[in-house]
Amino acid sequence: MSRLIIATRNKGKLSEFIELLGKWPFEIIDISKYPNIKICEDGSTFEQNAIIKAKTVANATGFPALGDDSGLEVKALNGEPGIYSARYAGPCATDEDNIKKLLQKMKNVLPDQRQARFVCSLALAFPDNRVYVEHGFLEGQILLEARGTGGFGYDPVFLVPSLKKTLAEVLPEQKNRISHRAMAIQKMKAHLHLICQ
Ligand code: ITT
Repeated sequence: MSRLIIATRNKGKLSEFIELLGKWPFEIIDISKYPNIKICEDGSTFEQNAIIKAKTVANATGFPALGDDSGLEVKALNGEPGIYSARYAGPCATDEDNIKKLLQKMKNVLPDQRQARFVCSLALAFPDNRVYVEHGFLEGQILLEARGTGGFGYDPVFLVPSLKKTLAEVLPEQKNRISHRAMAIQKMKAHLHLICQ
């Protein structure tokens, strides 16, 4: 069977990809099987970083690889934390540290000015250097405090207005119907069949 390597070390992203890609006729391989691969994520956009992740892993393994670079853009913070979402509160920051920093920076932002969006750039790279890139977005608002225990990253403070719930309060399958990652995968379906050829 054909293989796709998921070029992420983020467990939250990985479990979402396993759900989102489950029905495709290729084997999904976790990059933890390749502990020696070093990815130098030094791009200046989500797209550049997604391509770096996918190309590095496709070249190192000889299999197609999917890279995800994603994050939160907050309007009142001029797009912060953006590509620095994972390390917003420092290089070893936990999700809780990042949320704490975000809420602190937004403590004086009024309720009607707390718009934010999640962005996901996906790159599908092949060992022969073909690369396909797609993007997905999810609009929402940043709450004053965390709510819910599901998901990962900034999910507990990200309110989806149409659901009146945070992404940490919905079931994984519900997040996977609306998320920025789900939207990007939806578009990537136009290219995923190439993995099986
Ligand atoms: P990899 O590079 O190994 O994929 P990473 O966590 O470092 O893992 P990114 O550089 O793309 O990945 O940073 C993404 C960060 O953006 C992630 O750590 C979360 O803080 C946030 N994020 C992305 N998607 C999210 C989601 O669906 N829900 C909540 N937070 C998310």
